[in-house]
Amino acid sequence: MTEWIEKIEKADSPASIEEIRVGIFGKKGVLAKAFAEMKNAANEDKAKIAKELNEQKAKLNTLLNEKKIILETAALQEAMKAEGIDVSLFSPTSERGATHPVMDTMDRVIEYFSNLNFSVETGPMVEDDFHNFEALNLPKYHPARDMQDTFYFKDEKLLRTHTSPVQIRTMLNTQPPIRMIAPGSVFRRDFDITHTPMFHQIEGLLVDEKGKVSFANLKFILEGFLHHMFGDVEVRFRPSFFPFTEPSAEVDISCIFCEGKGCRICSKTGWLEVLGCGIVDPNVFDAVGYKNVSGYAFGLGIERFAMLIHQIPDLRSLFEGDMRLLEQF
Ligand code: 2U9
Repeated sequence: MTEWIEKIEKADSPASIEEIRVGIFGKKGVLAKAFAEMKNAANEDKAKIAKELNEQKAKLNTLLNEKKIILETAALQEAMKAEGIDVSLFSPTSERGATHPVMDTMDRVIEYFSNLNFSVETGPMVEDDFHNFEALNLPKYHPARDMQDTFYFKDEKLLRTHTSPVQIRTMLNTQPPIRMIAPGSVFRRDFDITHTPMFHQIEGLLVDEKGKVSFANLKFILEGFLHHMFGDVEVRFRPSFFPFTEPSAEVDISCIFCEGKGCRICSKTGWLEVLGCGIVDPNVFDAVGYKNVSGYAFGLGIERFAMLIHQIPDLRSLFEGDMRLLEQF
């Protein structure tokens, strides 16, 4: 017994513990032999011998288990020391994240309008006919609905085709004056070099008492905005049409690639179209129950801005998650 206790104490690895366990408890181990020899003992001594042997068996088993845990813990700690990762070490292969060019552009747009006290509003991407079309002076069968190729769900719900429903919801929930922008993803059934089925817009809306809001105010704020985004460019307003604004205009900047001389990117015109705007159509105010107000609105596609600012030729590449492209920003 003492011989085996010493062996256990001296064991220096989990493997040697297992060897000792076989030596004690194995089929040919010392305990098996001791129990076998009991048959030679006198009958009156057998119970006493069996009791002693069982006590020794239990003690040795406890010692073995304790020693095994000690040795296994030591072995684990040794391995951890050898393989351990020093998280404070500099790694030459580590890569830094960066803001996606679309979000970076979005942040710059928001920055300008936030500084002018426009609030940033959001709303659901799954919309209904009223908020996406009807309230925006686009009644059923209006030919202008053809301008928006829409993703419809079975239950009359749809994916918003512009962020304008956010302005409708804001007007329904609050009273004028309103000074807001609505950034977010929008969805249209389009896919080519300049269109993706999901893209990002920022639209703006300002509403105040009738007579307080003019096209001149709108021009002023948008010229400031385009200088914030593109630096020292010329800005021009061309008459246009949108169902939700009247009068309406499209806004161009002098081409940032050829400085207005005419190149492939501006189709030799010297101008790049960047946004649309106008004075809010009275039918829109009727739809939300606003009386005696006037307002202006504008809208722009973020991807188009990002493509111009970062000179990205194919819009689709912005959504492929290719690190070789994204690493450049
Ligand atoms: C309300 C009233 C008026 C939002 C407007 C535009 C003009 C516009 C396009 C730019 C490029 C969409 O992303 S794009 O394809 N938008 O030209 N958007 S006025 O007018 C509104 C919106 C909401 C209640």
